[in-house]
Amino acid sequence: MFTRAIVRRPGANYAAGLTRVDIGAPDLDVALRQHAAYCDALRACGLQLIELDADPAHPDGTFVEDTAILTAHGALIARPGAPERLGEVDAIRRVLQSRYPALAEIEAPGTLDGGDICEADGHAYIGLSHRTNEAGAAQLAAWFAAQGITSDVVDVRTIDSILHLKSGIAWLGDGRVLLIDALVGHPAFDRYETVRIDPDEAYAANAVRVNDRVLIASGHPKLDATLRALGYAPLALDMSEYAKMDGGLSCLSLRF
Ligand code: CIR
Repeated sequence: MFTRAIVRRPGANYAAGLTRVDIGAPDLDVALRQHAAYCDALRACGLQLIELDADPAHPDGTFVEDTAILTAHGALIARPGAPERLGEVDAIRRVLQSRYPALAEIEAPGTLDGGDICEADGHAYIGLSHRTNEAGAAQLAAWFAAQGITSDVVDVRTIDSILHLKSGIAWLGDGRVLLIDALVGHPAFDRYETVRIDPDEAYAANAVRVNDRVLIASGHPKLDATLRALGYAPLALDMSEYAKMDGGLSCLSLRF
C-alpha cells in the first residue's frame, strides 16, 4: 500500500522543458488544472501529498518521478541523464533526507532517470535508455540486490517511441504487466502475465497502479475496457499538457 506521494506543480516556464514530441506547446493554465486533478486522484486513492513549490530553475521539475527511487526498504537519489535536469534532485534530497537517514545516491559516471525503473512485486525492471546508462543501471541493481529485490535490465535504446522504459510498461499488480508491442515477448517479462496495449493507445501504457485503483490517461477506451474486464478500477485523467512535454502519469509523482 502507498500512503504518501511527492508532487510538484509545473512552473511558469514549464513550456521551456525538454521534449521530443511535436504536438504543440503546453498551455500552463490547463496543465495546472490537470495537475490539480491528478493530485485529487492520488488523494482519492488514499495518499497524503507532499506538495513542493514549482522550481523556476528547472522547467521539467514537475516530473518528480525521475529524481528518486523509493522502495519499502529505502530511498535512492537518481542522477538524471539530461544535464539540464541534474539540479532537480536537490529539493527532493531535502524532502527525503529526514525520512530516510541512509539515503543512497547514484554516482557519476552513472546516470539514471526514475522513469526507467519499474518495480514489480520484489522484482524490478531497469531500462537502459538515452537517459539511464550502464553504470547507473549497475549501481541501482546492486542497491536493489542489497534489499533482496532482483532485477532485469531491459534495453529500450532502439525503441524510438518511448523516452523511458516506463513509457512502455506498467506494473498492474496481481502478477500482470501492461506492455507496448515492442516489449511484448521480451524474455524479461516471462515471469508475469502480459496485458498487451493496443498500438493506437500506446501512450496509455504509462498507467499507474495506486492501491485499489489504476490511473490511466483519458481517451483510451480499449485499455479502460481491458482493465475493467480484468477486475481493475481504472481512474482516467486528462494528460494532454504533459504528453506535449513527453511525460505521463507516473512521472508526476513519487509514491511511497
Ligand atoms: C524530459 O524530457 O525529461 C521531460 N520533459 C519528461 C520526463 C518524463 N518523465 C518520465 O517519463 N518519467
